[in-house]
Amino acid sequence: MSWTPEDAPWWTRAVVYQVYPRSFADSDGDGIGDLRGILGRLDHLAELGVDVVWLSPIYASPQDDNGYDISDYQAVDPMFGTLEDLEELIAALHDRGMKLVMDLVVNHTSDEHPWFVESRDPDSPKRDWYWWRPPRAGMAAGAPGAEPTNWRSFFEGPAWELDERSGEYYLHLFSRKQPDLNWENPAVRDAVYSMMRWWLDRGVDGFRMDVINLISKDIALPDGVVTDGLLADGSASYVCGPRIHEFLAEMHKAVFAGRPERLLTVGEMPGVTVEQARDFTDPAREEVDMVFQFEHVGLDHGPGGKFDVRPLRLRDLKASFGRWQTALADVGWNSLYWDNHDQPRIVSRFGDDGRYRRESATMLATVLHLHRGTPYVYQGEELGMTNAHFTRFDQYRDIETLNHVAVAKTVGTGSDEDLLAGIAATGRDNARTPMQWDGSPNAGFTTGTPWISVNENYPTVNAEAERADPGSVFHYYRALIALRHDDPVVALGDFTMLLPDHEHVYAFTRRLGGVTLTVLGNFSGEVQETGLELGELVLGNYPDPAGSALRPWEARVHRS
Ligand code: TEU
Repeated sequence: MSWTPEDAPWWTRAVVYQVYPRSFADSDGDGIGDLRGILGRLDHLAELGVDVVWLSPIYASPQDDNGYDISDYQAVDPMFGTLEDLEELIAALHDRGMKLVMDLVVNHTSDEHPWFVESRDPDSPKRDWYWWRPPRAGMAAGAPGAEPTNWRSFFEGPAWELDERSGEYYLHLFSRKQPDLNWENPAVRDAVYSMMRWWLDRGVDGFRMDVINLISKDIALPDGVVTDGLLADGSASYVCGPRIHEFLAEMHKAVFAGRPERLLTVGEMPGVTVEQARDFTDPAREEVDMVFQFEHVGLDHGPGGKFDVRPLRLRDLKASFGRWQTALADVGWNSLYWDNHDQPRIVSRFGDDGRYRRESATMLATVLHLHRGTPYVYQGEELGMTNAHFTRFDQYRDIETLNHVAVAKTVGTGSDEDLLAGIAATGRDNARTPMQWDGSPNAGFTTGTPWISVNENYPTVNAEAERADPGSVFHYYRALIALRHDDPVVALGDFTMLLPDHEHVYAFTRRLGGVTLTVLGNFSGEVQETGLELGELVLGNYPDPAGSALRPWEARVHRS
């Protein structure tokens, strides 16, 4: 399937902007972002030129995992506002020609969701809406190792929690306040589809589906292979499980089929392979339009996992992105992202957030946005916002980081210095510090006390300063987004990697209808020769004309 500019889906030319509501804009001074804060900042998004807003969860939630633990899917949590505020936001975005995609978190609910509260009663008809199991055979409830499987949760500790009332355990791949729904139960699936239709009927334009490839489990619930201590990686039993394609096809039929709106679905899929992604995004299979894969954001993980950071090797990044571009060239579609609310800020991670912040942020953006796929911009990425560079444990808020620190301190792995270095590099809170609007107190995010510290560089790195500087990251992102809107080669051109073995230069071409774009990015602070013949300069991140060599962190797009 090779789409033409005439028949390609609208989202091949679109750019999506992720808003993490808790940190975007606070309208009522409680230190937490909210829907009316977002409403007050739509001109920023319109000026940037994005087409879709993906809204991280604003539903009723005890906030154990910042809203990814939902206690009512059809209610707005009062900390974010009201359902009327959300409906006003949907209308305001539509008035500006933008769409709204909601975050769908249905692998699990909150343990405070009425469904789960009811399911705690062993005789309740909701009991089978979750994964309840007795202790391992021959072991007493609560004994070490008595959990039904030896799986580790994503947030440390066992993936099973004992419920004293029934003496049984419930499964939670994430926190113990995020029990997994049992998708084997058709009543669960019907309830989810009904809720999804309820949101589409309210004008929502699609969904980002949280860890949607984890919803199908191997019902035998086998143990994983223990590598250290008592717990094991159980992912072979739930990543892209046995019925995942069946469930997604059923969801598509029950929710999206027959709807005239031009909707967008993106499945977040930790551990998905490129071969599986071809199937998930093949339009003929009607499952999802695209997926978030995790290969490139794992390239700097050491043997100890994400907090054991290793330097990126550019050849590894080119090999990974090149594999995804090739595999989805004729079937399916890529999402393209560096940042989101779970990842550290890319300019600090793969760029230079000091001397070359502007150059490296715009180079990274150029390389990503000129690939074949739909780009996602995370709030603040368009400003070149950097990691927080926190220096104390008490500055952190994220459950994943806090649990990691607690376990590391308990088992005594690593000094405080090592621990602080690891979480400062890749902790999720790096992406969750408040949006930096201007140089006023708290960067204009709130008039109250922010729920998490504002990045200390807000007096110089903020939307107002960026807007005032024609050579800023913000205006460069505007040019990139405009290029995707205007030039069909960006959206639909084929992809060919160049210089695959070059340690510092990322180079590739995009071709469509006799036009070739050559894209160059210097991933270093030194001058790099490429030896490539280049055409007319279409876009570059240095103000003056380019020579043959690439300057530090220089990006260029040439047309021939
Ligand atoms: O993230 C799923 C996921 O894979 C992340 O836990 C990721 O592995 C980790 O954060 C990398 O450090 C989704 C949401 O995006 C995340 O915010 C939630 O915490 C999680 O699911 C549970 O809903």
